[in-house]
Amino acid sequence: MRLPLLALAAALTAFALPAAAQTAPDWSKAETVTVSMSSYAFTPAMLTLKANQPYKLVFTSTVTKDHDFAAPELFDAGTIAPEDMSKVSKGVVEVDDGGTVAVRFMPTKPGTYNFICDHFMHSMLGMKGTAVVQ
Ligand SMILES: [Cu+2]
Repeated sequence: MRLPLLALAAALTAFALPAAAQTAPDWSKAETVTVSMSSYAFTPAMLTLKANQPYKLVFTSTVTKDHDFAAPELFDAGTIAPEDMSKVSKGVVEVDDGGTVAVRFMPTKPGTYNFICDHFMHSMLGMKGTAVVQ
């Protein structure tokens, strides 16, 4: 029982070290990107983000309807500011009607990530988009 545990500890340490060596994002340098949510569209529907640039993503609902920004793969590919983690549940940001939610996020892995509003039928009606991290 001891050896596997030691091996696991060694593996975890090896995994943790590079992450710990990275410097924490400087959130004071966050660039604001506003995403408007209407029925049924995101504006803009195409986000172009730079890897390792901190952002303040501001989601604002312009209508009297609840929407959300569901982008689990995008949020997995970066760092959410610790203070904003409670606003992102399983990669989904809920926005109440007429409300605004800001999430500081730094993408770290270049790629193309889809996002949708996962409320019933909303993405089928057009609430979807793409974030490109360069
Ligand atoms: Cu919606």
